[in-house]
Amino acid sequence: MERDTICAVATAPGEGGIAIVRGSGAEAARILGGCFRPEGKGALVPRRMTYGRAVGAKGEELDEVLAVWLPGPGTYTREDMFEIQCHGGSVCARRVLDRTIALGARIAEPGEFTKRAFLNGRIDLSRAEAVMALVGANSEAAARASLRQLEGGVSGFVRKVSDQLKGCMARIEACTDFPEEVDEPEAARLTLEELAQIHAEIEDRCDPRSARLIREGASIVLAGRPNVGKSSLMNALLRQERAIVTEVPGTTRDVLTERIQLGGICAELSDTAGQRETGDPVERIGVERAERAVEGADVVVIVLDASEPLTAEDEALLGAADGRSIVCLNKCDLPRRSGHPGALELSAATGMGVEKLIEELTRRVAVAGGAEERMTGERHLRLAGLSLEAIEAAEESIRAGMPLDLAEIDLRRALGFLSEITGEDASEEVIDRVFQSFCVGK
Ligand SMILES: Nc1nc2c(ncn2[C@@H]2O[C@H](COP(=O)(O)OP(=O)(O)OP(=O)(O)O)[C@@H](O)[C@H]2O)c(=O)[nH]1
Ligand SMILES: [Mg+2]
Repeated sequence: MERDTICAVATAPGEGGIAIVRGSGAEAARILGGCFRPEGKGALVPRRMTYGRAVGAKGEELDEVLAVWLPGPGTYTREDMFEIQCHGGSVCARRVLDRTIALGARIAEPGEFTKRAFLNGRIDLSRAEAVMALVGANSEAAARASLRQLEGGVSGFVRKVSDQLKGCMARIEACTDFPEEVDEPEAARLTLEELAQIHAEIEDRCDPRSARLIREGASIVLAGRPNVGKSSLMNALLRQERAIVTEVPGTTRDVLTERIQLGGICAELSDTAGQRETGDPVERIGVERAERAVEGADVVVIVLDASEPLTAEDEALLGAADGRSIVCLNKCDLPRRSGHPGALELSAATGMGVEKLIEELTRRVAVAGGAEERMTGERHLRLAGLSLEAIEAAEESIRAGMPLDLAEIDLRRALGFLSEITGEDASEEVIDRVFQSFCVGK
């Protein structure tokens, strides 16, 4: 299918060293010829950077640039493409872009370059989505997972599981086609065994907690009664004086959040208002916010003050502790007046024990089995979940002794959901929705 030629600024807006204008489509050669003049006798050699000028309609200079001519099909979109490297900032790239439009190109829609790569069969839908996930990755783990997906990790997994499902379906078909030759109870037993294995593989890949940690990061909340040193600990963990610290209880009023990287996972660390009964309306709102932050946290660091006896407020927090909690005994540089079994002993003031806390936090937010092997895309997880439900239905119907061909209907459904992940039978609507979330120029 002949598609019009698209163009866009592919670099982020704002000041920078260079800005790149790229184009793709059947008219790419003519458009590049019309807006680029190589220096001297230089001619455009495919895939080689050429120095020259971007020029306007009357040959006037628009910018000093480097241009590359990329004839298809060995390109990102599989079409003829070009890229022009202009000076950074908003003006030069805009002028060159306007010129390509004057020559007949059209501004690309978000993700349209990648959409063409998909429509032209270079990559499947899950790999196209990986491009966007990689651009938006906020941590080392997220980038690793996206890169693995881009290399075909998700597609490979879908293919493998689909083949296994097809194997099960073939056995069921043999049963119904040749009932005299196949032992049905034996076939049912084998199918159940295989389905259990497929089931476990999909569940392992699609662990939603890991996916969320990789995609969005973890949330860690520092909680405790006033004046125990939460803000001091926040600053010690960030290695900067971010939160206000005073000897006045009730200093922190709002939730204060900063990002840190823990073992390649992005974590949001929040300091909160000290939790106590208070008549001050502002402080009360702060305490309510602290409680809400604790509710939504992946990890709660309960901070106690070693230099004071434990109070009813400390006991209340310890009473509410659960599997997400880490108990820390702060101010261990001062004479001891309290303790707590299993607590991490530290001092935000001297830094003693802070490294140990970082290690523990890193352990708590780590993704089991490695980030690369996890499915992280929301769309993929939803479809994998639906296929899992269909497989479960098949398992149940076999276990209930129903005819095997009923299970086959469920397995066919499971297969359909899986193939939507790679976009094999994705509708135009699904495809459009996927690419809408992309940025222009990608
Ligand atoms: N000696 C000593 N003092 C500390 C330590 N950590 C905090 N402090 C002191 O304890 C007081 C309270 O510290 P903050 O960090 O403001 O305590 P907070 O828990 O954030 O208090 P609120 O915001 O009121 O809830 C300050 O005077 C800090 O200097 C520590 O490890 N050792
Ligand atoms: Mg504070």
